[in-house]
Amino acid sequence: MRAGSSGRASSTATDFRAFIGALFAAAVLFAFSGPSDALEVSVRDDKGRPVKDAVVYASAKGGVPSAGGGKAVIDQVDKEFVPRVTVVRAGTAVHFPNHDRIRHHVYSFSRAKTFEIPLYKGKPAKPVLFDKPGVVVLGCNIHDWMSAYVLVLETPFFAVTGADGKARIDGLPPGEYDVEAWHPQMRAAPRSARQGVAVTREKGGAAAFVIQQAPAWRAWRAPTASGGGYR
Ligand SMILES: [Cu+2]
Repeated sequence: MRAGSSGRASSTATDFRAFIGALFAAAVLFAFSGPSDALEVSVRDDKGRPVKDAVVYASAKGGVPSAGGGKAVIDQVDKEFVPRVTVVRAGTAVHFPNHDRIRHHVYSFSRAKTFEIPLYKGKPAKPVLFDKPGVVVLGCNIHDWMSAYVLVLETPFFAVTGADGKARIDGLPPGEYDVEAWHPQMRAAPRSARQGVAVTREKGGAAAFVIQQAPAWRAWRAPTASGGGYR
């Protein structure tokens, strides 16, 4: 009787493993053979190195731009903005929490959004609305080296490249798109930074960019172990 019940238990376990195995196989099959709505984009510099933190985005040809709502967060940690590159749709409210124990003074003089949040700690009462497309350069009045970028777009289809220079934009309806790449250190937009790409249900789409980067300029950062004062 004991033997019987343990036999039944182990056959149930085997069934369960077989079931999980079949489920996994089905998931893999679906992932590789299902309809694709993704655009795979790679960004490299003129020496062939992958470019991290490039924004890639796709706009439907002849599509009508629309503003979206939504929220985004740009944190301040250890006297740096995190992340350094953010991409949002026009109409997005961006929160600027300060997780440092000292005060920061966030500002931008950019045409797409001019604002400042005077010296503060913690979470400001209100987010900042980014309502116009364009590049917004952020700084801190106290810490000159602190800088970050927000690219405000009309299209909802965008992604930021990782360390491998690759990004994947999901959820694109099949059709013709203008695909563009942008990076804070990109030299004046070369032709290669905009490409026409067809996205199909069978294959999705792909684009590859080569961009020229100017050397990154950063203000000197004061030593961290100051123990007091603003810096
Ligand atoms: Cu600061």
